[in-house]
Amino acid sequence: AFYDRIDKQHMTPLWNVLGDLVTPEPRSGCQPFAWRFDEIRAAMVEAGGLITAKEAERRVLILENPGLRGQSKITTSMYAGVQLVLPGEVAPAHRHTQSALRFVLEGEGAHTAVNGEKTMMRYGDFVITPHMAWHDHGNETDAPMFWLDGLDIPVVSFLDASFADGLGEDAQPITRPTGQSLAEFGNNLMPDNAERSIVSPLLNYPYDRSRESLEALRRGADPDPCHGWKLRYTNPLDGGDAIPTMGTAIQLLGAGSTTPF
Ligand code: GTQ
Repeated sequence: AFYDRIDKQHMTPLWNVLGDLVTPEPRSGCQPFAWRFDEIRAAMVEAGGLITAKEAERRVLILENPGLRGQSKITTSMYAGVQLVLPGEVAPAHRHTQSALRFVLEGEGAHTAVNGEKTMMRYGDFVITPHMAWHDHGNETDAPMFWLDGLDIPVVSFLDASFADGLGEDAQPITRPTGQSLAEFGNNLMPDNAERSIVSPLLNYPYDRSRESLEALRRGADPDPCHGWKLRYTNPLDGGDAIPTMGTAIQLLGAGSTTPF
């Protein structure tokens, strides 16, 4: 009777839920799962025949964790999807409080524009779209382009902090030459007047450079028994992660190697 009475006053006893709130160890609904690119690719090609990138705004198939279906999450704190931009298509300019990372899975030469600068995307490139940065995508090549999108959507939702708007244009005005941010920040140098920021000023961490570093490490250093050769994508302004809400790294595992559980 007491529980019923206080329930009407929007109160509930802690002692019935304490064990579920304050658990001795993490209790996650998240399950291990692997999505195969050939299956994702086939479904995406089908989606390509059903809806244009412009109609969809973003033509993406969300990778939903089997333990978290219906929540648009790949893990409890991360969103992931695979985006397809076909030759001649554009994904119109918008911005939002969520940060995005892109990891190119197939294709070469489509672009992402971020804050007035275009970057050409190639297989293995790691491209970032910081929070509230205008961004649009386009494919002027003659082949489809696929990339993995990772966003901090669950973190932003948790904080009730989603804001977004559209530019009303397919593409934002380009004000800086392609490659400018890499020239400014990609060689252990930075402009004299660069201000510190928790977000990396680099738009693209090109795969050829990351691969070159990993190969040099492989030749010169023993692998970590668990991680192999692993390098973090960093923000040159503060040495922290490229995106503050999502740690990212690239990892080389030697052929035939296994890691301990
Ligand atoms: O490219 O802006 O997969 O806003 C999900 C939401 C991609 C994007 C996604 C997005 C984007």
